[in-house]
Amino acid sequence: MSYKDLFLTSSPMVTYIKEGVPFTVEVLGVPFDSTSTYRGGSRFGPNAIREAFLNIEMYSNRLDVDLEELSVRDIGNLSQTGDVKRMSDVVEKVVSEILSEDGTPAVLGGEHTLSYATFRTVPKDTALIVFDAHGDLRDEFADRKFSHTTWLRRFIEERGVGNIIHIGLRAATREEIDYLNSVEMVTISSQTILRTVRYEKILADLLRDFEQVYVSVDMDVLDPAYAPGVGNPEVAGISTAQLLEFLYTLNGKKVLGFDIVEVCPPYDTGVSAIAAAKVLLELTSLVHLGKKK
Ligand SMILES: [Mn+2]
Repeated sequence: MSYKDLFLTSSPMVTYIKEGVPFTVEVLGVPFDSTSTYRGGSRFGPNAIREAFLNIEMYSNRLDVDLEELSVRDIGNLSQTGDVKRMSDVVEKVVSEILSEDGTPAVLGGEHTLSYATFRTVPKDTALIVFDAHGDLRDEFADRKFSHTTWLRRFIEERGVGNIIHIGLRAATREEIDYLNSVEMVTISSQTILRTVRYEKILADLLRDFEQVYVSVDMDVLDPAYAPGVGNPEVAGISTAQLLEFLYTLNGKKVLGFDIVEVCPPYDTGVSAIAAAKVLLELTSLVHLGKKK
C-alpha cells in the first residue's frame, strides 16, 4: 500500500486522462486550517479551487499550452486531521512519494504551514520561490511554535535560507524583519514590485543559475481587491496580472512542484478561487513546458 492510498480520500474532480500521455501533475488537496490566526476556513480551499478550475478556459494563451491535451490526475484530499505535526508529516510522505515516482505535486491548501513539508522534499539545488504578503518568520505566535505564521522560520532554522526567494512582502513584525536581514533572505517586496516597471526581470535575473524551481503561492500576496477571500488579507498588494507575469518568467525552468494556499472560501466572492485556479492552470502549463525540454 502506498502513502497515497493510506492517507488520501479520493475526490477526482479535475482528472483528465489521455491515453498514453503521462500525468503532468498530481493534484493533492490539504484541507487543513487548524493553526489559522484570523479568519478560519481555508480547509474549504482545495474543493473551491477545483470547482473554479473546472469553470475557466483550459488553454493558456501566454504559454500556448492546452491542458485538455494533457493528462492531469487528481489524487484527492488528505484525510482530516487537526494536528499540525501529523498534517506536515503526511504531506511530506505523500509529496516525497509523488516525486520519487517522477511525478509533479500540485498541492492545494489549506493554510501555508503545509509548505514547510513540501519544501523539505525537494533537492538542495532547487530555487524555492515563495509568494506571500507575510514573512511567516515569527518565532512563535499565540503559544504555538509551528503554525502558518512561523513555518518559514522553522524551515530556515533546519535547512538554511539557501535558495529561498520571497516575493510580495508587505506585512511583518520588526522581529521578523530583523530575522530576515540576519539570515539574508532574498526578497522582492510589494513596494519594489509596484515601483519597478520591469519587476518580473528581477526574478528572472535571480533564477539565471537555477534549472529547477519549486513554487509556493500564498494567495494573500494579491491585494484584497484581487483576492478578498484569504485568511489574513493585507492591503497594498500586487495584482493578479503581476503575479502571473512573475510566473511566466519560469518558462524554460523545470518546475518540480507547487503549492497554492490560503484561499478562504467563506470570505470569498468567488474571485480568489478563480485567481487560484488560473495560477493552477499556468503553473501546470509551466510544468509541462519544463518537462518537454
Ligand atoms: Mn500570507
